[in-house]
Amino acid sequence: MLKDDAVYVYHTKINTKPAIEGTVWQWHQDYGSWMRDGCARPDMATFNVMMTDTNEMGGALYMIPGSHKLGRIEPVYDESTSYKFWAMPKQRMIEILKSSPEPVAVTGRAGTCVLFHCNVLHASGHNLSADDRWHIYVSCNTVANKPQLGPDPRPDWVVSRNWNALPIEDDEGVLKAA
Ligand SMILES: O=C(O)CCC(=O)C(=O)O
Ligand SMILES: [Fe+2]
Repeated sequence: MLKDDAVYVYHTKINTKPAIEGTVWQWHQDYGSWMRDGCARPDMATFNVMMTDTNEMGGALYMIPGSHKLGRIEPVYDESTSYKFWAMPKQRMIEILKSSPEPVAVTGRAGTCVLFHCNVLHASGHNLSADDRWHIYVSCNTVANKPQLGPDPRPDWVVSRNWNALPIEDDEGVLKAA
């Protein structure tokens, strides 16, 4: 999908969004942060693995179909939520929402896996439901696009320094291991 078989894991994380309490993620492109880490090209994508069932009231991710084709949009540093990061400026985001297809709520049963490009515009709302929403994110980069780190890079648990390509197994090997 990234048009290069030499791919490594940029970082992994679990976003827990507890029942009643879990809060919003503002509209953003993941590449808004990763470009600042020193990755020259948006040759990056993320697997979202749902650890719990995910529905709209429970704070599902929303994605704007085709928005990766808009390219990178200059973000602003958003400090309005507990996770401070590079998000879309409000007026630009309103324009994009008005001129794009309806955002799609990415819902599914626990175990569902969704792969999305690092320039896809996405956000999620508050978890108003009675159930926790837990997601694993495994973000990947091509080895050729490894970051040119600046003088004060983010720590290696956010920007991995292990640039070894993941081994590729044939389908049969994967099925046997399972
Ligand atoms: O877990 C969410 O709802 C959003 C997470 C996200 O977009 C991110 O970690 O970049
Ligand atoms: Fe994101």
